[in-house]
Amino acid sequence: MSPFTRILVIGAAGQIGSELTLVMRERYGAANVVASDVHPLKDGPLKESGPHAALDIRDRSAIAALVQEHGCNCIVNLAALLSATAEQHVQAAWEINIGGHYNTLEVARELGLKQVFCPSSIAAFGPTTPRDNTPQSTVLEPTTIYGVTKVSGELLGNYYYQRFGVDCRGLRYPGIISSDTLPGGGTTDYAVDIFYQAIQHGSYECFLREDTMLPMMYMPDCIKCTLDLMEADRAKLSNAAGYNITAMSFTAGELAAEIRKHLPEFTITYVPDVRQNYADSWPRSIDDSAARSEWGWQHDFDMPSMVTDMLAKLTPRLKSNGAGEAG
Ligand code: NAD
Ligand code: AKB
Repeated sequence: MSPFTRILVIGAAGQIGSELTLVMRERYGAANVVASDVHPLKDGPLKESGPHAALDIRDRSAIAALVQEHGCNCIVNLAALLSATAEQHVQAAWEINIGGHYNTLEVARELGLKQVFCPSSIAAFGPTTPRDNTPQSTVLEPTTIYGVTKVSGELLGNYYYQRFGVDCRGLRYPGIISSDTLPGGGTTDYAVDIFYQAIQHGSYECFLREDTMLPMMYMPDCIKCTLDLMEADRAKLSNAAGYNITAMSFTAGELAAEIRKHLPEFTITYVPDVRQNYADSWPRSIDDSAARSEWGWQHDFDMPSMVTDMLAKLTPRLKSNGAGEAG
């Protein structure tokens, strides 16, 4: 039985929301998951399969009104500016990533909601954090504004639970790789763009160095860990607002070599830009043993199986209509 009456998803049109929302509709009932984003949803499955609305997360009274209108008892907050975009729009990043998070927690407190889910990120770590097998509890001194908002968000979530009993949960997602919706404005985006360019053009210019290793996860695992954590018994959670979570780690060069096993002609060049600095401040690999022992986290996809699946899904789509050109 669903632990939630109805769920409001904010930022539903993004890379994660566009897939997570549809899976939640299958699991909890289409009418019980309200998809919202800052702009009205475009025509397509997200708009057509259930209730939807335009909502700016900076508008607290609009969040409260939507929650009350639909009788929601859970907010899934996916609205954010990611690392590269946030660095270009620092104030907006604070207002959306933290002001928005604060708004959802306040609505949850005032209306007595059951849960707020809001992701953190590997960007919560910084250059003073151990970069290999990064522990759950460690130094959190990020040097990007995006990372600063993620650490602040975890602290705020924990505070609201201790002070007001608002059940706020989150995962320190690694880079998420997916085939449906292109990622927006992050540093790990290269690991999605590379597939589009490999299939459509046979070559890719990577904005990170060949030896840049980052933790990553394929979308089916991202959805799985999100729902597993949301449905977990709160009494078992010792790090509810920011669990380390991972599935794989690889360098840009290793990803290119794996793609080349399927597309032998594929070539790659490396032209690092400012995003290299962000990547260099983040972990290479993550210790997610707390998630595995406390609520049973297990990933399904490693790097070779993810590459096989991405190419199987994207190749027919991109070859048949040329749609989804990576930007
Ligand atoms: P995304 O950029 O693809 O989507 C974010 C969505 O938020 C967009 O649809 C955007 O329109 C919406 N949005 C922006 N401003 C808004 C506002 N003012 N009000 C309402 N909506 C607004 O991001 P994503 O990759 O889907 O990320 C979702 C969450 O997961 C974010 O918190 C992000 O920090 C976190 N995360 C993502 C990754 C990843 O690799 N995708 C990794 C770590 C953490
Ligand atoms: C980004 O690169 O900004 C995101 C993240 C790791 O949080 N994908």
